[in-house]
Amino acid sequence: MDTTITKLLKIKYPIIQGGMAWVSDEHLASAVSNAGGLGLIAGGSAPKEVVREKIRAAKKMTNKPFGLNIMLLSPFANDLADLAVEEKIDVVTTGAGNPQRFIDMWKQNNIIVIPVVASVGQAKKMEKIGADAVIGEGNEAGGHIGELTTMALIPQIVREVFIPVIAAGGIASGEGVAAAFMLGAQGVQCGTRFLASKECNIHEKYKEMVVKASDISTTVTGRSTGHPVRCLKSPLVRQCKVMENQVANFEEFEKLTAGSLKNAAVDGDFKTGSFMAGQIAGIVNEISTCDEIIKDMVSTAQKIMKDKACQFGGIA
Ligand code: TUI
Repeated sequence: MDTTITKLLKIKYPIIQGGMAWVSDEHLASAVSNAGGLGLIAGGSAPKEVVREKIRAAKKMTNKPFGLNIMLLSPFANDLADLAVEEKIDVVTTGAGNPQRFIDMWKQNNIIVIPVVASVGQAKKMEKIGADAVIGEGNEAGGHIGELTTMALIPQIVREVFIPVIAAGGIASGEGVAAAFMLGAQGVQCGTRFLASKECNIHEKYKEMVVKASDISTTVTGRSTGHPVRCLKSPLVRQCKVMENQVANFEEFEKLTAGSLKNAAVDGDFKTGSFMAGQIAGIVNEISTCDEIIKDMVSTAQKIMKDKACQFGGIA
């Protein structure tokens, strides 16, 4: 399954694990990298030295490339940008903002830079300022999302940029991988599927919620405040919806949801947690190892693409 992404990242399979705050630690990242994908450590809102420890631990657990995801709304984003250079990170992905101010420094230090984008305009801007590839994330994804679906976003980005495009949002199976390739993507990023992996260290309650989820188990809060976030339905989500109907502002929302990612991932507290997950959670029905997840996605995608080529290409 060689693509421009496997060659760029020096990995076996074009499958990248999402950088999920409070979730994507050294255990998950090294398991995904050891399985032939690209693992990512998520900086989230953690301070520099906490993230440095995770990076150093991951280096002991894999000799394969792995990346650092920097969430640009973090108060420590500048520190983490420097950390990527200090720790000689192979790949940086960014989310929730424009990483322009860091790109020259990363490129001078031979770091591969792959921003997450939610529109064609953002993708073109990232290409212009020197990104090596972009991750186009549709609003099926969990967490902080944009306006467009993966189905609409990916082919439009692919037509407008020359750099490789990785599809994210709604992909948790070989069928999804094959579909993303048909849309012109050269790789995929998956978050929700890896929540239900053996090596993912989130609370068992969170994993159970993902495994039991159906197609309609997620919903989006914060659209009215301009900060839409997709999560599994829960008491906190219901409170957010009520607040939204009373025309709450962003600050009130922040107060209500402060600490809620930790409450979900670490404590598994159903009442106060933000259990971020994508719409595809409905097909994630079992907890598997990262190796099993990646091998299944790759072999299913290859089979589907071969079968469809036979069906539509007139090959008996
Ligand atoms: O970043 C994500 N997903 C996230 S970050 C996160 S932590 C958080 N917690 C509470 C509130 C907000 C965030 C949870 N999930 N995905 C990548 C992504 N990036 N999706 C959309 C974007 C994006 C948005 C705006 C990328 C660029 C952008 O640019 C703005 C600009 O200035 O051009």
